[in-house]
Amino acid sequence: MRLIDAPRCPYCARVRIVLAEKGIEHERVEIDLRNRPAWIYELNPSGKVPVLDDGFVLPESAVIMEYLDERYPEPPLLPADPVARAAARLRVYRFDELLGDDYYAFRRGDANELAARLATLPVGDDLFTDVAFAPWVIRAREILRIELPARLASWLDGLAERPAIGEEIELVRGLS
Ligand SMILES: N[C@@H](CCC(=O)N[C@@H](CS)C(=O)NCC(=O)O)C(=O)O
Repeated sequence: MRLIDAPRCPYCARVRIVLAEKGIEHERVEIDLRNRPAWIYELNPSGKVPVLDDGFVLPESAVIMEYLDERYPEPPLLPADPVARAAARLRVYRFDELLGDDYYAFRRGDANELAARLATLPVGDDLFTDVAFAPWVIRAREILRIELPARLASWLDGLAERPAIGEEIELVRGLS
């Protein structure tokens, strides 16, 4: 299995965390986001990372997360109950409106409601949602230097006890 990866990319971080959580052996092929190799467009016409190559090519971080969760069920990311699974998928489907749009608006210096989004972030119910949102919360704290609301800070501290999340925090600290 190969992951086409970029250390700065929070979407790639979702996949890095899942691969580490599940102890899946893989090779990482790092690309430079500012100078993308031509071959990335052959794998994924949008040129975006992450891309997983597991004998077939799979882009889109949330889809990759679900694929890995089905292929390597332990430890599970999605909850067992169908209603809870649907709720988790819905939160990740709505990532842009729940966090992404305001995170990137803040980063660009545009008007944003990032503080409000962080204050009400729907995390803490299941690992699928937590892994999908954590990369941006980590970067908000470590790169954007935002003081997290107390609830979110203690959620991240608890999550950071998982080695896969701790590794991502260290990786981001190395970038900033
Ligand atoms: N919806 C994609 C988004 C991936 C994405 O935007 N990746 C960024 C790097 S963090 C990228 O490759 N951007 C390149 C571009 O927008 O041209 C996913 O979830 O995998």
